[in-house]
Amino acid sequence: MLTIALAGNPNSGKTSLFNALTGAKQHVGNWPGVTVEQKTGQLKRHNDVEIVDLPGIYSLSPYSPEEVVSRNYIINEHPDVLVNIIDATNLERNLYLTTQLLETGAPCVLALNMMDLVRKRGINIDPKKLSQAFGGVPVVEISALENTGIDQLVETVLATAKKEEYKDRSFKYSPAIEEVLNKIEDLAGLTGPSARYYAIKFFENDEKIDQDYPLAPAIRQEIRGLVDRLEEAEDNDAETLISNGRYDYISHFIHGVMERPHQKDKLSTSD
Ligand code: GDP
Ligand code: K
Ligand code: MG
Repeated sequence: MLTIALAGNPNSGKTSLFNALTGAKQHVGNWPGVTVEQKTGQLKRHNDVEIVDLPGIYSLSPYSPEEVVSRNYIINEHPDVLVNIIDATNLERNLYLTTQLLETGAPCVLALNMMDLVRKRGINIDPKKLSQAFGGVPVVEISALENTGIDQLVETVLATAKKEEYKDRSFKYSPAIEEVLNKIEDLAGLTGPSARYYAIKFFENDEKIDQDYPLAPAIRQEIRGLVDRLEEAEDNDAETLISNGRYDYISHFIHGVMERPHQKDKLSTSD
């Protein structure tokens, strides 16, 4: 039995893709303890593959029940593959969540959805360059509305599920932040694919992390000390340092990956 989870921003097309993948075989309930809808279904023509539609989220912070449900599911239930559905007409904004999903260490496939609209609007996206920006993560272009690219997505997802070795697709923050993250991993004894996720949560002093991963008070204090010193040196709070790091990383590669029509015009008139 394989489990494939769908994660993405609200209105990125998760439910449309879920329906395209599962057809009529669906089960709707609630996630335990919260009134957030849980939808599961069977992949068409693969009755040994379950699809889980996670709630729509913009980040993996602990500030909404949807975010908590999604992160608990990804971290604790270990889906075989996490499909990150991206509204490709809003690529840059959607990639903020992508950076976080990759940091969880879950095996990911990026599904660039709304490609029908992207083409109509004359937006150019280079999926190979996008893949390169995230350590070679598989990228598939789809339209959940027009039902295109779905077979290729399924093929890619099943191939990813079969891969045994773990590959880190997360990007690097500034050297100063990376140094602290590495020390946190050592101090907390974090290992395995989700080590980086926990290190970043400790760095951010995430309000739910103590429940998820209790540490000895002395170690917790030592980590606080490291982060406090960096916050002082950078004159910024830890959460902002991390979110700025993500935005900076995306904005540094996005122009090589995506071109909007007016940008093309500007380029051609300037030379
Ligand atoms: P969710 O909030 O992520 O579950 O997104 P939905 O599946 O409900 O889709 C949000 C809206 O986008 C709906 O109006 C869909 O019909 C539309 N939509 C979803 N996928 C596509 C697509 O590939 N192309 C276009 N043009 N519209 C889409
Ligand atoms: K919706
Ligand atoms: Mg939905």
